[in-house]
Amino acid sequence: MSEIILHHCHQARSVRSLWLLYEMDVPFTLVMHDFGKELRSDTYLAKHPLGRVPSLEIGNKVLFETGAITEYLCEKFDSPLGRKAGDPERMEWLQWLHYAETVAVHGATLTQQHIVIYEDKDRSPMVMKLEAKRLEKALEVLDEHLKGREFLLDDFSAVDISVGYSVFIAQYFVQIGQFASLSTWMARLQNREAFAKAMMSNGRAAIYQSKFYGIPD
Ligand SMILES: N[C@@H](CCC(=O)N[C@@H](CS)C(=O)NCC(=O)O)C(=O)O
Repeated sequence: MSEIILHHCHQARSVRSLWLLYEMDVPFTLVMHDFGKELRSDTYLAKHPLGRVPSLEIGNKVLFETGAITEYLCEKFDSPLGRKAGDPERMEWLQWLHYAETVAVHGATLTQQHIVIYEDKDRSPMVMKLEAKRLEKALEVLDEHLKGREFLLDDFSAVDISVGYSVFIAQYFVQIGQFASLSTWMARLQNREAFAKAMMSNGRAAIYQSKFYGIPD
């Protein structure tokens, strides 16, 4: 086992940490879990008190929250994907790092409505509609920012990974083709080898079984 152990579920937010680790090309051990009950085992709850992914074991400590993991890994490995305090792009780097969660929470609510809740009678078309609209607005902001740019900052950085994962999931609920700059940026990210590696299922079930989840009539 390496000094770093990443706990991950296929297609979950832990993709961010996995993708980052692959981009940084540092040694680590990947532990994959099924999305569901396995995360509520006593063994796993000792790593993450809510039974969520990711969690990152480093020596005898465990770190959770993707934003914290991104900052920690960039600092630990002095990675050019991070922006240190004092860097002219530090403020924007932090802003997009956290904006990634603003986008992701809409995706998470929509995932709950469309996938986690099994029965139609328990779903709320109103919540689905509202959340899809709010997600679309959040994507519009990214599209505006990306006009004439290749990446969120001047070069590819860890925040493209953080936000990129959120936008990848958003595509299950909002047609991103309506946003030209965002779509080009997303395609650019999806072409990266590290992205493809981080999206491998390794035989685990996909959370998203359909290509698109629209709002029911
Ligand atoms: N803000 C946290 C969110 C972590 C999170 O909610 N992860 C989801 C996967 S996308 C999870 O593990 N859900 C399992 C569950 O709620 O049972 C982060 O960025 O790490």
